[in-house]
Amino acid sequence: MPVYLGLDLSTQSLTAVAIEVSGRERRVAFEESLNFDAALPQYGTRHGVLPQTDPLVATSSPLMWAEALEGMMEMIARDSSIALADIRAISGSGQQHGSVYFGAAAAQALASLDAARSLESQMRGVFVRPESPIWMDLSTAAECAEITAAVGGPERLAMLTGSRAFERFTGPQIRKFFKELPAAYRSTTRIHLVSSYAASLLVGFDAPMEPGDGSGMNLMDLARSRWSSEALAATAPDLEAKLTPIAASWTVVGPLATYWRARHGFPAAKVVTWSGDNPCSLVGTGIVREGTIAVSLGTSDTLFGLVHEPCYDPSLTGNVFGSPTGGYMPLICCKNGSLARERIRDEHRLDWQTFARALGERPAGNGGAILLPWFDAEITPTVLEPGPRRYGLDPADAAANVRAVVEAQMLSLAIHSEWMGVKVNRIHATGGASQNPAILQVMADVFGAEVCVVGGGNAAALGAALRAYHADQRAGGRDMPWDEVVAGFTEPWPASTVHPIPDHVSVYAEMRKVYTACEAHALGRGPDPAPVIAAFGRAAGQR
Ligand code: ADP
Ligand code: XUL
Repeated sequence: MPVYLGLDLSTQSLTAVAIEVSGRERRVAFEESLNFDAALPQYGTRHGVLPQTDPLVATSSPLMWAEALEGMMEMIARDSSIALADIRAISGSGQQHGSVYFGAAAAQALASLDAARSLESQMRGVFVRPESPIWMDLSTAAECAEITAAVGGPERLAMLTGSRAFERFTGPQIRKFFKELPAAYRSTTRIHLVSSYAASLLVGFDAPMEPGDGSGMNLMDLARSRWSSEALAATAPDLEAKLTPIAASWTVVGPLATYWRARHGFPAAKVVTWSGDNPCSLVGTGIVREGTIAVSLGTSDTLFGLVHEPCYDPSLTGNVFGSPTGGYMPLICCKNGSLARERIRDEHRLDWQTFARALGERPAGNGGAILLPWFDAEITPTVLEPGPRRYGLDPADAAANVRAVVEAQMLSLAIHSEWMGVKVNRIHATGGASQNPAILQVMADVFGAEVCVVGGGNAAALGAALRAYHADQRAGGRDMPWDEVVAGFTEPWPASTVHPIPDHVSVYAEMRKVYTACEAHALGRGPDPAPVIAAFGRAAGQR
């Protein structure tokens, strides 16, 4: 049976999902993850990130990603659950915004990969920057301001590219590199996204970028899916020559390079443009029509949907990316996602089971106690001075802090996504923490919507596999409708569905005011929220 492979090169791990598809017969045949910290300890990452002294800087190793890719391909080649020869097409998903900087030696190294040697040994030394800035890097506030001014203001940039300037976006990161190390910038022959870099390793030449991921750079004209000369000029000189072209999401870049065939026994499968992890998750959670949203609880917590027309968030909090299905995806991203939950879990010496139990020990609304979990600098809302803020919350109370971290995360997602204007009836959940039904219950109660796990929690890798399938069909002359592409893989699992509890839904409708008041106060934009918290507490006593 034809096999399609999806690879997700995300913050903490590389995940592979292989699907078998023949007409209506469809199944996931292989699903494995390789955790960077555990499998490749020689790089010294923690949660996939290299140690830094500046809390706003976040980098990872492009060489480690290459070694992980080869490790995963080896794992797939050795596994007996799929016949390698049946692999028709491969695509992938990369953590968004991260960038890789090639020097002059890279093109030759890629073109002449020697099957007798490891990929890592041949890629070593081709990077102008041995460390890649990643999406968690928030050190480019100055560059964001400069780009914004050059383009004519935040609204203008958002209208053009789908987002105002965001610190983690690739354009501001490139500008910072150009300003700090101009000679190194000049000697850079190619700048890739994580996604196009990984695709290049598979084909043995520079792969194009894809509009879903390209729109996370503040460089792409969102409506036209092409580089914006205005945004390029505002960012750094001669930039277009250093970028690869933008190609449609279903483009077959080329066959898998001889290296993978000779060294690991893969067939000459089609390699399809890679996209970002969120655009791939859109497909892998089955959001192929307007009206449903998905929430990914991975390293970051993201919420996204699908629309047909290009747009931007007038409140300038969120982003609009291209969708690999052809439309556009509004998205908000919170940086303090899984790692903030882990922080509270570890501070109170819990595991995920006891964390879930502690969550149930406190009532919905937590008596008005609020934890703004900004352990790291935050993206939504912008917080560049890290540090959690507590209102009416004893830091030593385990159950209250567990409840508070999850409630604040869900309230923040709900409030900051209001600009999307979607009436939410059902949420498709994915990502590592979607395995935890207690967390999903708070999500259901805050949004007043049912929540179901889709894509087995690995929606990004599954979405990449489904994109590979779609592109293979298209290359064969059949433009398969997306409903048909995802059928059999992304239906909500009835057993995983969590229903909202009506009493809790009304508590959270009130609690939005408390969260909003605390956030405004913490950001220096509002008065002391004590009266709002007290009113909420009094109302809770009467409920
Ligand atoms: P990414 O793709 O961004 O690397 P994942 O989607 O793989 O991240 O999610 C990893 C996170 O999932 C871990 O950091 C961990 O905190 C979280 N996680 C795993 N299992 C659970 C669980 N049972 N409850 C809550 N969170 C969990
Ligand atoms: C989205 C974002 C993160 C990364 C890592 O804009 O920054 O979700 O894609 O997952």
